[in-house]
Amino acid sequence: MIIATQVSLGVSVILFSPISSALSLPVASPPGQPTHKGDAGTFEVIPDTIISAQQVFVGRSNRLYILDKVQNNPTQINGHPAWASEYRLGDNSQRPMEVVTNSFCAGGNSLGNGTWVSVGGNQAITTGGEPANTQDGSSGPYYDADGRRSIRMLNPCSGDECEWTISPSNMGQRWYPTVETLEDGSAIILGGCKFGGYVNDAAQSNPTFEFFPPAGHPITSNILLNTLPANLYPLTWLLPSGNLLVQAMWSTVLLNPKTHVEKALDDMPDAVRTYPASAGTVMMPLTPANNWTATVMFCGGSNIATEKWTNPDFVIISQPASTSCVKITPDVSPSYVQDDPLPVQRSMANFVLLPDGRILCINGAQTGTAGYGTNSWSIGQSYADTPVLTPVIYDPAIPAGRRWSSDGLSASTVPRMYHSTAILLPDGSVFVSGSNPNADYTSGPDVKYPTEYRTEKFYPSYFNQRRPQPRGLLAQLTYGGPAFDVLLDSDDLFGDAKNVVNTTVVVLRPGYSTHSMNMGQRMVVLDSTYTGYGNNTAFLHVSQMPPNPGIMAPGPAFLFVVVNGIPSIGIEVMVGSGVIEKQTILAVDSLPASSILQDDTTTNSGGSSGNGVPKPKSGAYPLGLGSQAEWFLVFLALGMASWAMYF
Ligand SMILES: *[C@@H]1O[C@H](CO)[C@@H](O)[C@H](O)[C@H]1NC(C)=O
Ligand SMILES: *[C@@H]1O[C@H](CO)[C@@H](O)[C@H](O)[C@H]1NC(C)=O
Ligand SMILES: *[C@@H]1O[C@H](CO)[C@@H](O)[C@H](O)[C@H]1NC(C)=O
Ligand SMILES: *[C@@H]1O[C@H](CO)[C@@H](O)[C@H](O)[C@H]1NC(C)=O
Ligand SMILES: [Cu+2]
Repeated sequence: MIIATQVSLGVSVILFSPISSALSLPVASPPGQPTHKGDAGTFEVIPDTIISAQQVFVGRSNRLYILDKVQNNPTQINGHPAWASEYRLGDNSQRPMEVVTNSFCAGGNSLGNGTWVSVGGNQAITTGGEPANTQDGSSGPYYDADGRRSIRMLNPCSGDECEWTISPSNMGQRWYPTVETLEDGSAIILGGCKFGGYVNDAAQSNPTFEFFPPAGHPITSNILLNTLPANLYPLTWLLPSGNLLVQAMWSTVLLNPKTHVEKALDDMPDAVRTYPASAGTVMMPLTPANNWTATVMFCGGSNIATEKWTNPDFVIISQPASTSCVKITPDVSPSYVQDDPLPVQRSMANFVLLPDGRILCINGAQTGTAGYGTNSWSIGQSYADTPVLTPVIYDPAIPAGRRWSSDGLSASTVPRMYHSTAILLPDGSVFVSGSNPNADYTSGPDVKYPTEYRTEKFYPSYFNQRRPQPRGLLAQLTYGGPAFDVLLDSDDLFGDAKNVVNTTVVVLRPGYSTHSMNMGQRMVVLDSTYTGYGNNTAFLHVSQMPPNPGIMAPGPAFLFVVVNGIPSIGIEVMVGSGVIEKQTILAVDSLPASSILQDDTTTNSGGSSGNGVPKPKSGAYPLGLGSQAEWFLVFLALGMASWAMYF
């Protein structure tokens, strides 16, 4: 509870008592500590996956879901090889799951009601990836059904009871579609092709977008019409303006998902970023300091001329990947700006947002691209070679020129190229798995780039630190609405209340990782101020989500409190109403001014985190009194002119 009063002396006095669940939003149990140790900057090999991790997402905080393509995985389910599984994060145990349709190169994301979708894929296939005799799942040995029109759904659970279902609504045939969640928690599904191949072509392209839940016929998109051949998996982000940034081949547009109007932005410099050039891509953290303005970064990929993609004499595997990094802030400017190049050229880099605001670049190759085939120059069937084994981290807080660093990071032992994945886990480690540039399950001592089951966890620098265990975090957040208090004790603040100055509350959605993209991945820093006490405890006063679902679409995410760069374990949070609907926007509650009580007699007012939202006048605790009882005496003695209570 916060009691604020304007006393007749003209000084704003703010009193705090330990927070109760006065908010109507559900309060989460405080996070604990990681259940194991992991050396900073290293990879640990953990148990193999039972299928190859082509697509991965975190459901509830203790469960990962993995999807593969239909192939001859030794793990069986219902009399055929499995191509879906559940990975229990507590003990790394796994079970195969039945997903029925071929999820080969599907797209996916979470919806505003917490359901995850995996959409599209390939037709039903048999050995070697060849088309099956029937498309209805009746043909052995794989017994898979056509996945191209499929919308697979999973409602995550914390036990072992959840299963994939297939939506009765079919969509257009889409292999390599992108899925992005919109302001109401529904999804837009864009692009893809009907039959597959290294790149797209006019005869099989599906240059349209549509919505799920369904909302009418597919709509033709100019950018998808005009960007053949490398426009599969169009790179797409919902922006705070409500428009979508869509990038494919050399083109970039703002797409209004309501009017369907596309507005051209500048062409992409330096390299193709879309699949199969496959740059690392990420929306930078949206923070109070940048007023939650979206900037998207693209790094690496491959500078392949448009006509070369389909030239049979072009030796793809010899093509050096790009080091170029560019950024665009599409709601503000149509132009790309250069950022520090990658230290090592990469195709198929996977960008993972860490809760401390840094960006991990992991996986990928120095030469060639995504895709596979049986060309004379393929390695096995891989179109890429020279895997990049050492991650590199981008720190947006560092001035240009030295933002990328591999200091303190050691190399992986497992090449991760085409069909590899990387995703942030709630404990702040990164799950790294997959890689399979092969038409069917392939392994053996002579195979340089096999179907990979080997799996690793990468441990960022903070992993072994004692983690903050904040109290008062919410399990659901609204867009705008009442601020809430989070209590940090002396251990959480590393023994010094001043560390509350460098504390943030972060909402992070790890997304749906596949093909070097994490669809839906996004990080929002909530506005906050603080009151630190002489006994080295502190309250953080935390705003709800900014009042705009374009900043982060509704749906599941994880909430981290980061003290001096050390994140708590992420707790599950539902952003928005938990229903696919137009989200309610509430007034933004103003936050009290920040202050640190040095001891029982002096105060020190600090600034707020500065998002331009008006703050109450500074001067909390002007008399330096600590206890609530004393405050109430002062409060009564002075007599109040006006008061307000916030629950
Ligand atoms: C979420 O919405 C989808 C689309 O309408 C629906 O199929 C699914 O059952 C919903 N999930 C929940 C948990 O209500
Ligand atoms: C906050 O903590 C990070 C991580 O330790 C550190 O790099 C940064 O300099 C700190 N910022 C301030 C303002 O102290
Ligand atoms: C931040 O963005 C909002 C919404 O676009 C805008 O109304 C506001 O003026 C901006 N604030 C600042 C300080 O730029
Ligand atoms: C620290 O000081 C605050 C303000 O006086 C008080 O409310 C809180 O109970 C104290 N915490 C501990 C652990 O002593
Ligand atoms: Cu693929």
